Amino acid sequence: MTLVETVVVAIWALLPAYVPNNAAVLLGGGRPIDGGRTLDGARLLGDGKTWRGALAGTLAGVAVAALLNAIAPTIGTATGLTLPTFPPVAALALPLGAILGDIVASFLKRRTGRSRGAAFPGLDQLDFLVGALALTALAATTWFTATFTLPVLAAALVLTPLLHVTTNVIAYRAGLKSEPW
Ligand code: CTP
Ligand code: MG
Ligand code: K
Repeated sequence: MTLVETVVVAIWALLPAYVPNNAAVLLGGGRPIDGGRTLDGARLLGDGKTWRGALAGTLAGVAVAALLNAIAPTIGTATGLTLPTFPPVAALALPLGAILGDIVASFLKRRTGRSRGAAFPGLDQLDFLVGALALTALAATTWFTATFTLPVLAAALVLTPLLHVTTNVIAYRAGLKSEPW
């Protein structure tokens, strides 16, 4: 696989995991998942993690996987690239894992004295990626090992923080997000 192909496959395979958190920013709000509960004086998760955001984010990721499955043959033929398609379990595990990773990160932020919206460099950029990869590795192991070869995994780990920082700065400048991280 050439470097370009590796990068394209990594981004393609991760698109269903990139979309959920952005969709949650656009569509989230309402009842917090933790129901306002606290642990040692700090919120369990905080008001930034809502049921609507988690559900809308997951569904948006599944929709993206379905769309990519539909256009993969056409794009593949046009570019000469072999693009991965998503079996149903992977189409759900990637977005759900991304949303869960983001929720685990908020749990860790609240336990370390960070209030809602506070930055946690490193965790903010990789929480959803680790969540998505971990759940997909567990739930769709065969597809995961065939798709995320070592070079594709390496490309994912390098590219994801860059893409994350870029989209969040854009969302912040567009007034969609209160912080640029
Ligand atoms: N959001 C949501 N539900 C989720 C995730 C995100 O409703 N499961 C929405 C919330 O409006 C949230 C915004 O998207 O404020 C931005 O998401 P994020 O940066 O992850 O949350 P923060 O508000 O920064 O909170 P935290 O410090 O817990 O990350
Ligand atoms: Mg935030
Ligand atoms: K986050």
